[in-house]
Amino acid sequence: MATPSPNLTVHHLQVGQGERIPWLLEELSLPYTLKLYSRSPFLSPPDLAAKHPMGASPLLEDFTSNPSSPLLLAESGAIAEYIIHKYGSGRLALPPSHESYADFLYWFHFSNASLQPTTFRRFTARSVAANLEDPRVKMSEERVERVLKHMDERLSQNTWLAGSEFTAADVMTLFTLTTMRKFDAIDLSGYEGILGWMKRCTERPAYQTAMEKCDPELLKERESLISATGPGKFVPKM
Ligand SMILES: N[C@@H](CCC(=O)N[C@@H](CS)C(=O)NCC(=O)O)C(=O)O
Repeated sequence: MATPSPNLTVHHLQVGQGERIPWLLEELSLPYTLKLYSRSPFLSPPDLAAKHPMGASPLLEDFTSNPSSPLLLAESGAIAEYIIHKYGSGRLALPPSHESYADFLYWFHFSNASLQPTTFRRFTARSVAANLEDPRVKMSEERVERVLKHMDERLSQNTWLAGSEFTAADVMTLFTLTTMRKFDAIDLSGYEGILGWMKRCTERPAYQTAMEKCDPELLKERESLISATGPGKFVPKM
């Protein structure tokens, strides 16, 4: 049976990880409607918060099989897998028969399961500690270095995270080291493997088309998003 033409709406809180989903959809050349929300002042505005118990972005609404009662899905990783397997014929994922299947799985989950929690732990430690010599800060910094070194080694030896093929693992991971640095500065000086990969990712036409649609102001900052020192801080509209 032919795959139905998808009728999808992506809810995206600007300057946030929701950017992964338009990027994925552009890579797959799938149609979608985009609903944009501004941060209020840092978190979701009430209309977005009310849409799902977690109140966060991204959200996917799939109207394809039942236009009057759409399926609502949260969690960017779950949304990515849903789109890839339901409408993308498995493209941008590697199948179990592929020699890099395990690498694909590992790096697909790495961003939300390791990279983001590690950087966020340092952010929290720095916020609560009286000074930067606090052992909790020191430990969290060591963990950030460890995670970045691990990624950097991978990307010094491979063009993309899963190996030689661009996959959804790259789509899942980029945000944490580009846009997220507007909230939590991470110095990437010396991590040449990561810096080269960020350049390759953001040069992709699908990334640029998605960002033009979902966060055009951020796209103008592309050079600083992928620089070692990172972009300027997010400025909330009060
Ligand atoms: N694990 C979730 C995290 C979602 C999340 O925290 N999104 C942030 C955007 S970067 C958000 O909506 N924050 C606003 C809020 O929580 O009110 C995912 O990967 O989708």
